[in-house]
Amino acid sequence: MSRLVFLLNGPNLNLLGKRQPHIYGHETLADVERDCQALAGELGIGLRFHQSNREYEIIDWIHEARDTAGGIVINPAAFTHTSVAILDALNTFDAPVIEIHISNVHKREAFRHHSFVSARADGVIAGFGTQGYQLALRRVARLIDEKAA
Ligand code: CA2
Repeated sequence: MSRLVFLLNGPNLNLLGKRQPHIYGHETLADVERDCQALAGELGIGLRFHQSNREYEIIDWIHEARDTAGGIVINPAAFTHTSVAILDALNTFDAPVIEIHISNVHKREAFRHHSFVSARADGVIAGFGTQGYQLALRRVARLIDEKAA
């Protein structure tokens, strides 16, 4: 089992920390990546951290993960609520998948309450702010360890 994890971020998350801090907080995506890389080092896992505003690019990274990664952490952002294509791609990936949302989507508009990705995710984290990324990383590392044992 590969100890490489892909951490994938969907559209507009490049603006993290620059707009709407009352919803998404003050940390930038670069801050999140720095903290996740540090934690990955502690957990003894490799981390590929990506963000894209393009659905196909996220799908291509999931395909790449099929051959190389032992787990995926994904914040699909707005694609969460729209993308059967990302769900289909994740359904071809045979290792742990954790879905993460910075905000508590269930406390927000009704259209954010449904996630296509949750039908595949082994766990979902929402509403823990950017700290959720660290929690997701710890969980995926644990699942990789349990699969290897
Ligand atoms: O809470 C989350 O992490 C979301 O996945 C974020 C998405 C939203 O569509 C989902 O319903 C919940 C939006 C990401 C947009 O990120 C921004 C960050 C800062 C400023 C503007 C947008």
